[in-house]
Amino acid sequence: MLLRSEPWSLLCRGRKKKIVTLVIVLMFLINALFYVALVLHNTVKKRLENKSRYYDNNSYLDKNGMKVIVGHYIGGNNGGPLSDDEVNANNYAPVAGAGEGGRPVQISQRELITAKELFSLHSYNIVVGDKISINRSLPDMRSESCRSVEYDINNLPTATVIIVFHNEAWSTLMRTVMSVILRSPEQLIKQIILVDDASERAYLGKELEDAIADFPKVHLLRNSKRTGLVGARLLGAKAAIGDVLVFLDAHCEVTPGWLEPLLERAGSDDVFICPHIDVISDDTFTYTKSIDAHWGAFSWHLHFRWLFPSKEVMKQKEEDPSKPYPTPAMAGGLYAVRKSLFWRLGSYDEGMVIWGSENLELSWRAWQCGARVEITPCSRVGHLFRRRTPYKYPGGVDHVWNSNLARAVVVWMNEYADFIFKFNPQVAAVRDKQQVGERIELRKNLNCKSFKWYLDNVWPQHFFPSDERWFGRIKNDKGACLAASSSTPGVGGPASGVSCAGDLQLQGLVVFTPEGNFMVDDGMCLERGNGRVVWKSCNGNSKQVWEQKGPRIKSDTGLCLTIIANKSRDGVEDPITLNKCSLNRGQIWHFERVPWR
Ligand code: LR7
Ligand code: MN
Repeated sequence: MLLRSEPWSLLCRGRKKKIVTLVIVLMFLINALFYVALVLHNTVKKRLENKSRYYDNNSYLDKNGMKVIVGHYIGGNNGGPLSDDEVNANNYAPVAGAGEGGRPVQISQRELITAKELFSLHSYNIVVGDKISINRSLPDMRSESCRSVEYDINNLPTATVIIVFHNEAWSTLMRTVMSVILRSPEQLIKQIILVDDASERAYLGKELEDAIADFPKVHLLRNSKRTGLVGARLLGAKAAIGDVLVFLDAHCEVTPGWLEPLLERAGSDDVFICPHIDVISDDTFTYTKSIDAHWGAFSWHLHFRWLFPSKEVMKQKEEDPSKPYPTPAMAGGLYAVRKSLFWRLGSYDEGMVIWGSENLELSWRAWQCGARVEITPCSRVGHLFRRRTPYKYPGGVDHVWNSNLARAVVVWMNEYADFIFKFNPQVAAVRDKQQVGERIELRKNLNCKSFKWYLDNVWPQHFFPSDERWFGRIKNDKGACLAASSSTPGVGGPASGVSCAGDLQLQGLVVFTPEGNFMVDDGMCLERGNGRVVWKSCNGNSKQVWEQKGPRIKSDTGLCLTIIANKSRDGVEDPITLNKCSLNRGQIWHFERVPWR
């Protein structure tokens, strides 16, 4: 009562002016608050949109900064309806300051339209790329501990940098070259060899030759016909006079101090050494650091993945963040290797055409034949990640991908080849067409170890089945199965009952290890969560340990894995939880073994 009458009594006392001011101030404050809330909402929304964009099949960082997918491309439209003039034009026109320091470049609404039209040419925003100087600055991306490492430049081996390209944008390619020139000690660079893999763009002709004419160490070789990146890299490697071959994709930017750690490690002659790969945005060309804790591996379908490294590697990284660490596989495009080791170990499989799988072949060959693959965190190189591949695949992208993969599988995977062929009939279909006699001979001559040895010793955290691991379908008595929910492949999330899969549908099958882990593709393990059971990156934690007790599955807390059938009687799409063990049919699980080879 008193409260309500207060303003009026104030008014009555003739303080009208004060009240009006108060109201105006209040209204202003409310407006301001509203505005801030709106801006916040928009930024968060934008962020979320941006994030979800990167969860697609060719993404780099997931929400844990991990499980990163590169590689399985769907093919571009090669310029689509663009005119010949547009396709062949070099529109490089640097704007002072644009993109300096690796910062994002914004463009106007009008330019955005052009950018969208031209996007399919390269699968990146070329309007932005053309605004950034080919000499743009980048900050020192190294950690403190890396900056304090000293190298004896006079005793490091020398480098031949090899950059292969097919229809790359002029500015992006030149920025790769210039970043090497600007940020490498002169005496360490013997040559920079550009290999043109039969590009068709006019600006990659004389215009490119003119651009490099002033740099005596930069050479341009041309592939007479399109072979793909393996053939092009081999052409470059044959012309190399440096001690170490350093391969880069044609849309990279190296940062200060990148070369020395690569050369120092490559000097030892038993290692393929990769830089830490950062991300250049395909939209704004922003240079972003990528997460420190990663190594390279691959999925059940042999798609390359960045995954969380082993505990031992994490421990080593903590103790000495500047030390190179092993990786089961390399991404493929960026690495250094002593020339002698490159040739001794069989360079590349020349039967691999255009794009794909040569990185796995190389990684397996290295490890199985007595060398190593490592990442040095002190060398930081940005790579422009594309979500689509912009070029043509003679014979079709599937054929190229499957053939290359089949070659690597036949030669290196032993009994695991049966696993791959069984679950990838498209790869199996081209298996017998591959002439791989020479590569098998090479494997024999080099006395290489088995794929099982590789998995057991280089990547014991792998999630493939094995003779020691149970593999198959786990079916609840109510009808649904325990498998990764299709909405969250590789990202994790709450576990639900799924429709049971056939014997040939990998996504419905599960590995059960002697250690008690239920594993699915991409290194996801079943984990006891808060209330709900979830799929999460395997980490060796006791929350991920399960015991098969008769027809029941018990967690480390003694509770039973249960399907709560709400939505459907069989429990499909219904939550999987932990409950007190009982006679509930939702706690009865049938293990149906499926042969994997
Ligand atoms: O027919 C071709 N001829 C070529 O010369 C096709 C491609 N190329 C060139 C191309 O211009 C580029 O410079 O080869 C290079 C690699 O091709 P991208 O950039 O299309 O490949 P990518 O970056 O999408 O894919 C990765 O996997 C490939 C598998 O074949 C290669 O190993 C790439 O080098 C590799 N890239 C990286 O490892 C960079 C970091 C990616 C990550 C993570
Ligand atoms: Mn690339």
